[in-house]
Amino acid sequence: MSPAAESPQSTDPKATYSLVVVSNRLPVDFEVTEDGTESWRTSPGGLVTALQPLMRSSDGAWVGWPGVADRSFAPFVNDGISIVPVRLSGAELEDYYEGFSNDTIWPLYHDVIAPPSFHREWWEAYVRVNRRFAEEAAAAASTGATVWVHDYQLQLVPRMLREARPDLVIGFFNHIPFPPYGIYAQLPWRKQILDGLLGADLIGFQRAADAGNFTRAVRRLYGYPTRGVAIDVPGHSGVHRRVVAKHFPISIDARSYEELARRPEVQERARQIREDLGNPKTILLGVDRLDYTKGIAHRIKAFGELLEDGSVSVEDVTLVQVASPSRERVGPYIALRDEIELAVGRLNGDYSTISHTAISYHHHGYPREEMVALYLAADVMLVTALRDGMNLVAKEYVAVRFDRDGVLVLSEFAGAADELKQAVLINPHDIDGLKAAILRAIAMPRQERLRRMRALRRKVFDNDVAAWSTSFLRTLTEGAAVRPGIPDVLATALRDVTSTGTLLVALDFDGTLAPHVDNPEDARAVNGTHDAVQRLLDQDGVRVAFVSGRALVSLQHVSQPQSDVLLTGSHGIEVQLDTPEIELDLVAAELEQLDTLAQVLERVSGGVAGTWIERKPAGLALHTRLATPLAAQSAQKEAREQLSVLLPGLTVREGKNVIEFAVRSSTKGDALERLRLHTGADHVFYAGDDLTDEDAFAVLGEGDLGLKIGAGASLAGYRVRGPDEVPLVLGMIADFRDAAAETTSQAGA
Ligand code: GDG
Repeated sequence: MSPAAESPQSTDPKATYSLVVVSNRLPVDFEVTEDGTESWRTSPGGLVTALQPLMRSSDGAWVGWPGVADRSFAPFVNDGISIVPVRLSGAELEDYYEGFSNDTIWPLYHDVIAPPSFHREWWEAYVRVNRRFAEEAAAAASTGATVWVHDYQLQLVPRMLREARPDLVIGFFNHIPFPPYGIYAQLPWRKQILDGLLGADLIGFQRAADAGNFTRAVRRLYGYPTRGVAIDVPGHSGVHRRVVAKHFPISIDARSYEELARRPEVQERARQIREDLGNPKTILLGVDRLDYTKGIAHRIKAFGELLEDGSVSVEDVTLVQVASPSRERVGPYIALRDEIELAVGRLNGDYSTISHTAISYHHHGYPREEMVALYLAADVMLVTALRDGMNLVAKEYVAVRFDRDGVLVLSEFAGAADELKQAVLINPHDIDGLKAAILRAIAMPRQERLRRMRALRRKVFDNDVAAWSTSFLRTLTEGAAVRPGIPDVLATALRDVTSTGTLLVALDFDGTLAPHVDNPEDARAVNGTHDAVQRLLDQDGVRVAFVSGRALVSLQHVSQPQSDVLLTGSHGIEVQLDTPEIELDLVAAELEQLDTLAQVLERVSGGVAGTWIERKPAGLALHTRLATPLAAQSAQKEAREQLSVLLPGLTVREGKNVIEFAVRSSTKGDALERLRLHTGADHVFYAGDDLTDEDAFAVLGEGDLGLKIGAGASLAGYRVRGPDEVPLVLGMIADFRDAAAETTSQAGA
């Protein structure tokens, strides 16, 4: 059969798409039935459901493996989504997928519950296959497209893609945990994997702890500066590229689960299940892929002990365990199946009766309707994972329980525990604790069950999978990465706001006019900035100001401003507003305080060897680096005590071997207000890139315009990618004013 004949609807192989999702498996599986018929079957995971509307409306494609080795297929359209199948050979599947992905990364990232195997030939296959995925994605992506790469099988794809296609906006989401450094460090290819991931603009994790582990690993292995969720990755010629590593807890399509649960035939099936189990008072349920991370053995052990010590009886309580087949050719999974089935067999042999089975164990996959009926039938859901990225089963159980009944027992080692706090949280390693939790769940009064389930349902329905994908993609496209060029909405707003009246154009320097560099003294504005600023200075009714956190002399040195540019440094404490000299924007009382402060610190420092004083525009710093630890401590204590009495209002900042006292804590917001007053501007345009610029954005009002440069949350209404765009924006302002002036003069003529 030719690939074209297999494809329901072939697409142009050269077609490109503005949104490309890349995952190991496609949302469709290629299947051959026993009679040899070949077909495509949709495998409706939460991810597909979440992304389908977006993929359909935004011209999306999905790149992945179709589930069968050694077969090539042409791209085709399935259910409104373009499918781009990636070919994998049988040997690649063994080494890249079963080997490196599932027997190296999977156990390593799940806290080495099973020992990871390290094989160089697996790694080589991983690199090779990742490259193929990256090439397919690069070929499918249109200029400036967004590419969203998924999961641990494809961690090298972001870097490979970025190198091939610097125009792309690249996101990565890790569905499994990211381990603490002590464990991660075992990986022989630990630096290569981090570098692969850092090719992305946004790296999403399930839990805040995972994102923290990743950021720490980057600091330890590469030493890149990090602040909160931001990592500054040095690029060519010392210019930094900002990568964001943040948690986005995944969820499910909760409404579709509830909708299934409300179907009469599904409810009937739930009743039938209970009856078939011999109408026990309580049904306990476990649903997992048969995986050593899921804590199935711990659950069986706890249940067995409860039967053994007589806390529960098989007549009253049955455990239903669905263990769906998984990775059956990977060594530890073969051993696990034997271990679990031995335990189940023993327990059933010891405790089952002709009419009641202790554990109803099923090593199959079931249709989704059957899963929902099981959830409805279960009084207590047991999720006892030893480590789990999220655990969707926990959320599915909650979504299904529209009756608000049922108790969720949830491992604190599953990502879901961060959100589902009203579950009965357990440590699966603590068998006595687990037994107590099961008994508590069985005996929980109805009122308490309803109260907890109501709260759990609110969480799951408020944060469903659509909210998850929207929030990831919004952060990726509006925050973590911004496309090059000037967005149309910005051009329109610039015309509306800046073309008339008197205008103040206030610009941050580092990160706004100049790219961030390793050595602050090397920072220089990008080409074109000087000319664009000059054009603005030549306009009637326009003033230009540079606003910086730097000391003003340093700002002068790096920005080399034209003489009529207004300058503010040290977050507004130093100003040079149409004066030849730098002025300190301090009132007389503050200058007096500064004197007192200097006297106190000089006295303290004079008495302790190895300490000295540094003068700052609005304060002083007492350095203690060269003093003995004891002397340093006592000098700091003395300064603090004396000043708290003499000058109680001071701002105190403690650093490493330094304590700083300031008579005024000023912000760029204060600087901007001062500039507005000085210029009497009708409108203010402010551009800035970092957290300190948010204070300036915060004081913008109606008729002003804030422009955020680059990634990250911001109060600014508009955004461009980086300093390269800023001269273009300034040029546009000048053009709009020229055009407005022209219209006015024509009207007057
Ligand atoms: C990884 C992470 C993270 C299971 N058996 C059957 C069946 N299932 C469905 C469940 C659920 C899904 O499979 C399993 O999802 P989990 O989240 O529980 O676990 P993993 O497979 O390990 O998934 C995990 C997830 O990625 C998403 O990011 O939460 O932490 O390990 O939807 O219902 N479905 C059907 N028949 C079965 O027999 N129909």
